[in-house]
Amino acid sequence: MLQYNKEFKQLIEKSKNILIITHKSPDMDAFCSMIMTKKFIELGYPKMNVVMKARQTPTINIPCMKEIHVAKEIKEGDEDLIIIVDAGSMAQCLDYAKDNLQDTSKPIVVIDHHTETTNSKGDLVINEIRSSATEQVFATFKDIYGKNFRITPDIAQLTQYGIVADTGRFMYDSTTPDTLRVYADAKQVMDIDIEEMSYKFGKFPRESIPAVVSYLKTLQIEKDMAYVYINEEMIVKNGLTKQGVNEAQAFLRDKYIRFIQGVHWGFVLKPDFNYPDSWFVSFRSTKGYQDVGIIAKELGGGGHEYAAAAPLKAKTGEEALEKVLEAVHKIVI
Ligand SMILES: [Mn+2]
Repeated sequence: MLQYNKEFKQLIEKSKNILIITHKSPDMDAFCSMIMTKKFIELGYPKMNVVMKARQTPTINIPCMKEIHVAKEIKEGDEDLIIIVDAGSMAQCLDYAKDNLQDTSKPIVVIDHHTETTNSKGDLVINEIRSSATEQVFATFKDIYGKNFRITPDIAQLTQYGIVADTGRFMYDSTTPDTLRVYADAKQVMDIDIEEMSYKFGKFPRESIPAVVSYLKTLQIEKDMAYVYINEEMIVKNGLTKQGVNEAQAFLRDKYIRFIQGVHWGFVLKPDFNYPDSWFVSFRSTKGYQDVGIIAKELGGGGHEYAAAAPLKAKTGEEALEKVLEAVHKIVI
């Protein structure tokens, strides 16, 4: 057994109550890896009390999602062990204004797959830079349980949902032969309908349509870069909702901006509704074109070559846009 998995096993065995949390605005991989961790622990340790806490449940139906405790605040409780999945640290999971779990002295295990993980002091980190936290959870418990490792139909489905989501249906570079082996093991137990899943994920609410229209009125194309933004005046004038603006942002960011003929990369700028004078820019690029990670870093944000983001402070949308363009022109000569 690998050393970190052995230490993880020992921490589980020393516990009676375990808490599992994941990053804010959880995606499919976050939910799947969280539920799988609970299910795997319960298989090996039926008396263990395992609690999952998040601020929301998944938008599509996945096995055992009802077991997630939806909590407004994540406070320290009677847990003896805290497991963080699909995130590198507490900071990515908590809202320091409301939560108090960050002050805990309980042992913390981090199960992650991101490359730029901020190392928290003293935490046990399990991260083999796999395709997804889902794949990492699967691999870790396979190592821990050895001969006794088994996959239930629920775990099988969660494994597939998590991997399909985080690899973009196996399109991203993060898909390795081992990812496909894990997937095959799960598929053999119980199959999921990938086409149906993609269709359900591709849906967007109608209320995002007026926001899409507002965004598109600002569309600018500079060489092979395109961008759109939205300001508070447009939001008020057109009666746009926060959710509509956020959904429109995600749609334009992932399915529109870099698919315009002649365009290979770009960004979408929106207000950060949680704080005053705060904005959020998201970049997307295409393999072989602009590395947007370095632009986001210039702005004090982070991310990868093809997907990156940064928070900004500005009084108006125009001022925020100017800041972004300044960073873009500094990096891209
Ligand atoms: Mn993930």
